[in-house]
Amino acid sequence: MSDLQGKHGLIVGVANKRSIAWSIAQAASRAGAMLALTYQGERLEENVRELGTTLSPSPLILPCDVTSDEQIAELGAAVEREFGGLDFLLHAVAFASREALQAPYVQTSRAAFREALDISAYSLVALSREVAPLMSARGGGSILTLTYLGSQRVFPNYNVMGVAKAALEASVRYLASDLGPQNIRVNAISAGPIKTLAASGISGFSNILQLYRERAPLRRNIEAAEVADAAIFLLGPRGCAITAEVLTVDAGFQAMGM
Ligand code: NAD
Ligand code: IMJ
Repeated sequence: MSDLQGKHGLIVGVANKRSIAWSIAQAASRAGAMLALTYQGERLEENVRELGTTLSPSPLILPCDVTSDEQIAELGAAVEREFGGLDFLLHAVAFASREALQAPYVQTSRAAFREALDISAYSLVALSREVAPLMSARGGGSILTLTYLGSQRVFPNYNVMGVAKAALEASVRYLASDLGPQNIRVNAISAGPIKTLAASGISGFSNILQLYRERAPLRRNIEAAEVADAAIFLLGPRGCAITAEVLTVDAGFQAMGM
């Protein structure tokens, strides 16, 4: 597949080899893209650098904590300097405090609400604003984020993350409206549950995986590589008329009433 031949992409949200963003980075690289990968903090830098060495051509590795306007600005400047423009952005970032994912939703503190919405939803707005001029310089681009069905339905413990994903999905539509005239598309993939770092320590996650396997029309769970296949479609030229969309990649689970 060479759908992304000659394209430059920015991937935000690789933590380790199980990250959905890492599967998408590998697929994008195979499809011919030159990438910049970011890491959240020094703790994750070595991980991301080591993963980066397995891609060809070698990606740029840059810091980006999405709570910092300064780091987002420096990221944009570095991408402009090194790539001279940008064709696509993958946003694969979410965070809520453990307490917020454990206690009943009604207990959510102002601080926990603010943090979850800031990191998981506002960051897409800030990053989109930063990269839009770089994409315009290329005649357009594609922005993709990752969401979960907990934005539309209640899942045990998803809590404030569900509210953050609802804001994220609404942001996809408003950003698509703002940036469409510059030929910049903005979409989301709503993925079924996958055992990543963001799923670790979630009590009952194995039960959730099992429930999906039993109820989904395809009677199985999905893999990060399958999310990556859909991502390459939306990030590349074959998705050129699709924007403001949430594409579900969940083996059909969301269609079922019972
Ligand atoms: P992951 O833990 O590998 O990825 C989450 C990423 O968010 C990490 O790379 C982490 O460094 C980053 N992050 C958190 N706070 C940040 C900050 N302040 N600045 C910069 N980065 C920060 O887990 P994942 O499952 O690959 O999650 C990626 C995305 O996929 C998330 O948006 C998640 O909500 C979404 N998603 C996951 C599943 C699932 O079941 N795993 C299902 C649907 C959607
Ligand atoms: C996460 C929590 C509760 C239920 C959940 C999840 N279900 C799924 C997830 C049913 C599929 C994974 N997911 C879709 C996420 O978006 C996870 C986000 C997340 C995970 C953690 C765990 C560690 C932590 N904070 C987190 N913040 C966000 O401290």
